[in-house]
Amino acid sequence: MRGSAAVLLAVIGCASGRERPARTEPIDLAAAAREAVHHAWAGYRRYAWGHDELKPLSKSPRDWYKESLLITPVDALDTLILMGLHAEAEEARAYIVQNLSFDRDVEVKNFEIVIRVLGGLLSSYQLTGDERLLALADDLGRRLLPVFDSPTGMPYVNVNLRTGKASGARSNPAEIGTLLLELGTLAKLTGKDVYQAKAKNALTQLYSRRSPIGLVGEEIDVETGAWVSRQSHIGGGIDSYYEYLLKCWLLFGDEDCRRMWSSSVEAVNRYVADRTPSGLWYGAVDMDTGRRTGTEFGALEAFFPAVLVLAGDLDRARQLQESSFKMWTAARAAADGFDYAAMRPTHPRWPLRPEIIESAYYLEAATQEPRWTAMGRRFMGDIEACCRTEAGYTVLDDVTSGKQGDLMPSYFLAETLKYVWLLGTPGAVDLHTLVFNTEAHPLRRTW
Ligand code: DMJ
Repeated sequence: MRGSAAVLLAVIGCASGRERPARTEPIDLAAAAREAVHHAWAGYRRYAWGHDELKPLSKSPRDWYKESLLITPVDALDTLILMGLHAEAEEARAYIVQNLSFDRDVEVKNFEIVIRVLGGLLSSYQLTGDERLLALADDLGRRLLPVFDSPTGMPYVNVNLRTGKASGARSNPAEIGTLLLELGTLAKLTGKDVYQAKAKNALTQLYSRRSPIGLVGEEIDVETGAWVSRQSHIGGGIDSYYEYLLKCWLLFGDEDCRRMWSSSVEAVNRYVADRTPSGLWYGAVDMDTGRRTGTEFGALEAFFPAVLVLAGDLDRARQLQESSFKMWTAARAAADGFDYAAMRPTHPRWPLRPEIIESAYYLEAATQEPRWTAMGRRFMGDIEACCRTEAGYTVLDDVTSGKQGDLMPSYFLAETLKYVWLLGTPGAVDLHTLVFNTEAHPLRRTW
């Protein structure tokens, strides 16, 4: 299937110069995603093996810090396993258990390492039963714990993996509130309750600082507990805080999370949602008054229909996904910033993000309506036309012109292509028994 899947792609021309003839056959999403993962992995393997990420245009590696933490292999491993790419999965797992060490004198971003590396190790452990993956996760968790040693218990942004020195007091709801699925799962699997307790405390500390109308801002000082920015929205810096309020209830049955989610989503739907002639959107408002301060949506905000589906609000989820699709079709992909009042991109990058595809997947799983798969075909066709390179797939610096940048982020393998594959493989996973973390790592409720 590998070679032939690409042939099925219904591709439109892309101004990056890689024009292809338009085709009419429907894309087989599962086969296309699997072939794309195979191609992306081959590029990583050839030009960036052992490093964090691939730069596909320059065919060179990129490391986040002065030493590699194998971010792409760890992030990609459960995708390789789920798609049945056995040789690649085995190669990645063997390399990780032999070479990954967290005894490094590097200051890492806690949030990114938790969602990508800790989440990836935990899901791969659950899928393989390889105890060495759990031991790595436990070692990483222990090294990250000093982030919570702030006066409020909300985590600092960074921590040195060897010394435990934490830094960065100015943080945001996403980085503070998107830790509980991973640390809670680590607690359940190791019996070390401290992981869950610290992450839960951080989440509730943040929630307790919501405004009188129930909203959070986009920046907060974890030492003083004071808001630095009082702008509220569902985009970058806040997004996955809401996702985890809901999902920590779904994964752990935590009633506090259910209550925090319910009151938060009510406030978001009341103040942040914006009904306009072009459809339902979520913009920006002042967290204290609800006064509208912006009409910007974007690729990150497009995660919200997925969460609304999980919460049972199919009506809003459908409407918002249709708006996201308008954003996508206004250019070649979902810009990181899109002014829905003017219907034009404001931040024209699209770094191969998964969110709009993730939402299509949840909508398809919940409704079986064909329109979500049709959307998926459009997304995958555009990715192939605009982002595929000889050595993998690369980000778009400008969705309007199709100009390519030079990076294949690890989440493209962990999330973007996984959600394309899930969309094309109905019933591949049972959403009643597992919860995807914000990096699309499936965490199974085994407790
Ligand atoms: C991923 O690392 C996660 O999905 C995160 O929640 C948001 N940013 C990227 C993808 O856009």
